[in-house]
Amino acid sequence: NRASEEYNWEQYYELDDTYNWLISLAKLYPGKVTLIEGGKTYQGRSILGVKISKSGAEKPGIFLEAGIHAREWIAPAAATYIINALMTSKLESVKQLADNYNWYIFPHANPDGYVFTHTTNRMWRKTRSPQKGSCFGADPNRNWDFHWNEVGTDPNPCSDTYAGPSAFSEIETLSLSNYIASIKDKIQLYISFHAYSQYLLYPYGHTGDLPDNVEDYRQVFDAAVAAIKTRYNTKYTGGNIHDAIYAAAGASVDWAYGTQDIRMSFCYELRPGPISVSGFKLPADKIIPTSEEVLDSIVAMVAEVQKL
Ligand code: ING
Ligand code: ZN
Repeated sequence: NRASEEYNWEQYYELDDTYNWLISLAKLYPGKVTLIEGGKTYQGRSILGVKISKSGAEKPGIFLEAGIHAREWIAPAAATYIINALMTSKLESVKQLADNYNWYIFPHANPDGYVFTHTTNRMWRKTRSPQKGSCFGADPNRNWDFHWNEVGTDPNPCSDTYAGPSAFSEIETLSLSNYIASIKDKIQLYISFHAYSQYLLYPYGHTGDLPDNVEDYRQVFDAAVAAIKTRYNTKYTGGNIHDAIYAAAGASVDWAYGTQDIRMSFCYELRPGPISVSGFKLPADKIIPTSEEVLDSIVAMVAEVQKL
């Protein structure tokens, strides 16, 4: 394992490297960075995250979950970049984010899958639980208990979009959802990082019906998409999941909005853009620009949410 002082955003890391870095942060910033456990995985790993609370006081919370899909390596990398920025940035706008909110960040929502992408199959998406038909894994972004399995799923357990035998059949989504439910009253904004295609998405995935606060969503979406373009002219599109990309039920962002009353719930599909041949293999030299611009976007998003 690399020493935590060497941890950087010029390469992709294995799970243990990032976990060791999170542990080192908690030691470096006692009382400000606290390790949180979003439960266990099928193979017994911890779903390790951090709570960042600069003052230790009660503040509105922002929840960020990344890596629910194993092969989308840019998502955990951008999440750790944000953790680092919240602790070390000299920029006033980022310092404000760190000072005015408590952050709950899980860079790896699917640790078993992520390890599998390093050891065996770079293109693995799902969890690693054994399923019928000698196949493995359920899609952890189709497994949440909100309109579960209604649309946008494949009944074949070998498929990448298999929703699992039941809602929350996967210990990863079950335990992470329990953790979220335990803090939901504090959470003002839920963010999920995926890749790729440069979309910003909001509920719902299971229906083309729009959320009752869609005007708020549009206002925040416009600010966030404008901000992500400022630094490197990176263009994002999107909208409500169902109409912007495809029908998909049982996603985390829909569950957060639909069952937990977290009124603002967004999913970023990070770089590269939609017309890309090996989209999940974003070169490591793109980690920093991708992360910089998404942090720009989150700064604008949070500012816009405050105006609502
Ligand atoms: N895309 C997401 C997926 O789970 C998505 C799109 C986001 C669906 C949010 C539902 C909710 O299919 C990728 N690339 O994983
Ligand atoms: Zn994904």
